[in-house]
Amino acid sequence: AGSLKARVAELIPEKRNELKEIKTKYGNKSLGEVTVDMAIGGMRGIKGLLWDTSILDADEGIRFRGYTIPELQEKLPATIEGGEPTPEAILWLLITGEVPTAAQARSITDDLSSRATIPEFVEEILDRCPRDLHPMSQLSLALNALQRDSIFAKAYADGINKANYWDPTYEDSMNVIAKLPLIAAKIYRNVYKDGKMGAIDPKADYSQNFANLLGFSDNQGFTELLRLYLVIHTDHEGGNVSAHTTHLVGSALSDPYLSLAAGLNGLAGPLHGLANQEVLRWILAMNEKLGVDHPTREQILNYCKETLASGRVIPGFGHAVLRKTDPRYIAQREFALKYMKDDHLFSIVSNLFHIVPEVLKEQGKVKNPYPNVDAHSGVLLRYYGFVEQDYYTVLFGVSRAIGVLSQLVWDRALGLPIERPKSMTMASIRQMFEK
Ligand code: AMX
Repeated sequence: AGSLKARVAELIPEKRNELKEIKTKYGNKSLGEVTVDMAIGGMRGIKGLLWDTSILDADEGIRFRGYTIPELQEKLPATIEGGEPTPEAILWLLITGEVPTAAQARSITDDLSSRATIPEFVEEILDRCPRDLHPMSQLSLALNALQRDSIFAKAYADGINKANYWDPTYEDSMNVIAKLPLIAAKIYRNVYKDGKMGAIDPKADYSQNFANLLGFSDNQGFTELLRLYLVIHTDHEGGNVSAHTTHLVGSALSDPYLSLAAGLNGLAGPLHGLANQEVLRWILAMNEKLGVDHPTREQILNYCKETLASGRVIPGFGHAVLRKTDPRYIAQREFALKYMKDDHLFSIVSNLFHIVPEVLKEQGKVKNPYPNVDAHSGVLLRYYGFVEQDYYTVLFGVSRAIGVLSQLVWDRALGLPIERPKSMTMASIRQMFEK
């Protein structure tokens, strides 16, 4: 009673009615025109998905269930006085649309730690992975293996009624979110350390547990950063590759393990989540090339121009929807100003914040020259000694799970159908317009 699941059960009839009403009232209204350019250009700008947990405004950035990041920092319960909100709190918010009390957020912490175990065979699979198998591939592998225990898959095989799909989807989703720190930390410990890992501490919050498992138990700054990181990366409306993929695969009634694994395979692409690792690598390569720790404005400018001239993108800049600086970037910048303002890599990130947009504007084709979330995260992690760049996208994946699985619960609760847009051939496009 008073649990998140009970609250979801209460909200379902309301939400089902709301959807029905929207369909009745507006079902045949147009959301906009679809041009040939849109079909060819990655469906950019097509309003063709229902996604309730967050929405992105081109200028203002993301709102999670109506709240901006600064609003979340003010309203959501934190673990330490005046500290960052917790992923548990945003999970409650994303699923219910309601700001949780501290007790409700705590109930999520307890629920997640009670679910946090992984079967031995999954650990063994990870132990057998070669160290040079990318951490994201290992994460995906482990999720697919954990799928053996999917409650949804079993319920479906046993003939569950459609009306109840949401229940095992919820159970699987909470289990996945609970188990992710264990899997993620196991990967980290195997690839970069001695493979040994601590245990879940039921008194600690989700981020503290994750930090402990990674081997950062005494590093309070890192844990606080992890809370911020895990909150801001959760969700970025429905059309980005990881969210859309999770939703698409889930629409075939593939269970949450399979759906999320698919989404995370998309997150592992360099134009999406992998930019997380690329930014720091690119900055360090600049320093190495120049043989300095404090490159001048001129040197940074030239390095950016060289990157562009060699036909590569400047990682961490640009966005398909955003047209201003990403508020997730700003939140991280503020964190840096508070805790590491004299760090030399932070000062490079600050310089890039001013220099890169000039270079990209001058080049003239980029629609958004400003930094996105990935332009900042690497230097923050590195500051606390978390230096293994190739691993960074795994942290992104742990966070992204919280957003996309919250929506997946609603996909099943609302009975959203299998996704199946229409495709065109070049010939069929010609035929339409060349009669
Ligand atoms: N550096 C150089 N060129 C860039 C650029 C950048 N940071 N961002 C966009 N461009 C180029 C595009 O490659 C494209 O070139 P083309 O016409 O020769 O193909 C042109 O500018 C127009 O692209 P756009 O409409 O502005 O961007 P998009 O919607 O097609 O792509 C994105 C968006 C994020 C993939 C792109 O900005 C990019 O590649 N950025 C760098 C990688 C990155 O930071 N990704 C992370 C995004 C956030 C996330 O998902 N985690």
